Amino acid sequence: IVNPGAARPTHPLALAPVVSPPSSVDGFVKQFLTNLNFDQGVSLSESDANDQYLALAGTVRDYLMARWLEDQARQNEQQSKTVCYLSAEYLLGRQLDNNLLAARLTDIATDALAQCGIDINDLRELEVEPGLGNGGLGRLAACFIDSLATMSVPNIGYGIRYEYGIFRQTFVDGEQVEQPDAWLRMGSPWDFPHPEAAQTISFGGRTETYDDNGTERTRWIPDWSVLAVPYNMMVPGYHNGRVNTLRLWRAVATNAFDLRIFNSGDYEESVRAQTFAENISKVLYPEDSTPQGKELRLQQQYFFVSASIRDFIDTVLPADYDLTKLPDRVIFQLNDTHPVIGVPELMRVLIDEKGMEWDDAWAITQQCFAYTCHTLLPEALEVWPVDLLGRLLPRHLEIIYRINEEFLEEVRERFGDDMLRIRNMSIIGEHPYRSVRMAYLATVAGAKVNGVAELHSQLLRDKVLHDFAEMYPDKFTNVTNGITPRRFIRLANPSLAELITEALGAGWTIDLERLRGLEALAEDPEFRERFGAVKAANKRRLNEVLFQRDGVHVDETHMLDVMVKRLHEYKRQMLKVLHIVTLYDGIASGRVAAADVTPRTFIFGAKAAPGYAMAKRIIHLINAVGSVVNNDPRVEGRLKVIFPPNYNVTLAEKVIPAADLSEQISLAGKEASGTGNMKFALNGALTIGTDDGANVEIRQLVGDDNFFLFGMTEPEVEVLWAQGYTPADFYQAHAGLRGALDLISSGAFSEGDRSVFEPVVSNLLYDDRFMVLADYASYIAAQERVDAAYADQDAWTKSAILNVARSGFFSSDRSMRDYIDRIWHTPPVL
Ligand code: B1N
Repeated sequence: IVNPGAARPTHPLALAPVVSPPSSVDGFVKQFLTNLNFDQGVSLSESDANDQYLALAGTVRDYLMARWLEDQARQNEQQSKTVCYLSAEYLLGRQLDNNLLAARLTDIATDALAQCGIDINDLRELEVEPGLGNGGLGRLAACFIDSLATMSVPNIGYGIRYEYGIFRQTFVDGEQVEQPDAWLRMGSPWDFPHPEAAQTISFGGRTETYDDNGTERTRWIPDWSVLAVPYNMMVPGYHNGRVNTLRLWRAVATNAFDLRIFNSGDYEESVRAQTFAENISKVLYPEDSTPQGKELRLQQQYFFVSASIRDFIDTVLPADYDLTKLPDRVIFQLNDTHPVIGVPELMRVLIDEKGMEWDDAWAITQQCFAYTCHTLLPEALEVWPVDLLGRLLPRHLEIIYRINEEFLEEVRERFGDDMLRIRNMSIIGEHPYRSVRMAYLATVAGAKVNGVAELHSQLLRDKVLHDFAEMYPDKFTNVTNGITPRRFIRLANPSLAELITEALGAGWTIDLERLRGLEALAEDPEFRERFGAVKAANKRRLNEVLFQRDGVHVDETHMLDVMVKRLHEYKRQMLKVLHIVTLYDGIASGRVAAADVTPRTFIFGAKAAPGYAMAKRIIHLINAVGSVVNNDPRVEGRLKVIFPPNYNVTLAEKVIPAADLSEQISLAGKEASGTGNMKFALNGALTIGTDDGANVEIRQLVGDDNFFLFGMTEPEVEVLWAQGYTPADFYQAHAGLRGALDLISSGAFSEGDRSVFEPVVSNLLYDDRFMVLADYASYIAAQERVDAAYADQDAWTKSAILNVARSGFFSSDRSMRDYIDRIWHTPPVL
């Protein structure tokens, strides 16, 4: 880049790995001490734990580095097709353990540090997880890049290096208070800045046409720009010596930008300008499922997508690459609508910068993108007001208009002059204000459109994108989500992993269908006992973690009933609350003897979007119910509610393996897939769930006897809505429900103040968009079946084993195979 004509520097030793692999404990010690001295600048005896953590991370990194460089060279040489995953979120979780596992260094590192007098476990705890995502969508991206590396498929994950990730949640008097997540404060040993590969990203201004040797062309004259500086992270494959790249962009003010203002003599203004530019990658929007149409968010989206597309074209591909062949080298996978502005951006680059004709550029663009939709909620389908988009990206708006014109022409040809259809399908919506419908743009531009579970993909075809599915039936496909067994079994549940390996041999970690082999062992009493012992040990481990963290205890003898996920009304944490309050009401009113209640500990984990008032009230209510139930002597400790603050990947890894019961209770037709549901099943929890998202497939696989199904089906939900849903009728009809809602209304959980939770109760009685009351009776009945089943511990354990044995389908390796076969056509590079 610096000197393109010059011969590249070389040296005979340059062929060897940069650092010879520390395959021995001594080698590891040596490298660790070197890093401690030369990177941290301290001696072993003077070092503190953070120095040691950074030196340890550096040692793992050094080992992976040679593999990383080899892989980049191999992929260039073989001109392989690369999956460019475009995602505004990556919820990675801690890196150290994952990288040790991938590189087979866990034991060596543990011994090496022990020789230095250091307990590696103490260092593990120092790592602040990069929380660069909100929930399932961001975690899915992290699982996918893990699987691609493990399968030796060339992949670059592109995203944003937010300076502040998802907020740290604390509770003050039971209410959520958000704290900034300064994850970079102690240094970040896992990423490498590459300022030399920065891209300039422009915004604003206007367009003009000009004469280019007789052809009229358009150019964009932007009025401000920022630098996008890439930070590369390693994505190591599991035990295969491969390392892919996650490239996250950070916004930095450009010199030109500063200088202009600086030269005008306004120093303060030039510093302000810098802050303005750098704001773009400052903070992750903490909204899951319901994005607010904020200008800064559109800036973020364009910032990272433009940088990524141009990075791939200008620096990953060879300089003389024939761009008409672009689809042979790349597929840009759009993780929801957040990166969809990449469609007009690629068009602009090909036409305005590379001089291509519209039709050629469009044909290429349509082969280079594919779109994954992750939602069914209408309010979650991103739209950008035309005013805003036109002000920020005037050239892109022109391109979108032309795409739409040609698309609507096609619609007319195919379906005739059907006004309503054309309005409905237009990429530009007119009501309530003119806006660009990003999901429609993605659908028109994408080679493929997929949903994330069978039911979801079906509902996309039948409802959300019905007209488009009619027009392009072959575009639509399904890829059911998955989770990586490396992080969510091997790292999170080492005891279970060991038991499985003992039973089935190694190999299941990358071939999860092999878990089927456990089915036969479900009949073996000795295996069941060992499986039960693993669950008990995981509960003790969780108890230690939660006691350390929050000073609370988990009783090993209790059923652990867990609901962890973002707080959203459609996910229906309220239904869970009503169950708890119903049980409590039974005891408190004397109708039920405490001794007759199955001992249960309810664990919640959930962050609410800071602006989502109802979600925050529900958090408050959960905490309030907890403090009453946990302290009422009449309960005799048989019910306990625990709500550890700041649920994140690190905590998930401890909570999920300890769970007995997995709560997946969304209103049917609302949860696109869910992935927590898969993590629980694979760790031997039984699911209580509705027929929604991937629950449908989980139940089909594990069998009805090993799953507690309740609630309306999606078609039943439709019927009830169409009839006119009156939640108060359900209140009238069920004494238990009445009791629970009345108890909340009475102020029993708010020191007699009836106003505190009044909005929650009113919302359920008079609105209840997610039909909590309609499913209440069915849910309570299912919970009674759970109690009955749990009474037979041996049978329960058998079911738990069958859940593990039959959930191999939910490996993200399988998801990746499906994407490769149905969408990407990117063979592994061996
Ligand atoms: O994506 C997950 C699914 O398993 C979940 O069912 C689904 O709810 C989740 C805007 C989203 N859909 N949409 C989002 C996240 C952030 C944001 O700003 C929308 N997340 C999902 C993986 O497929």
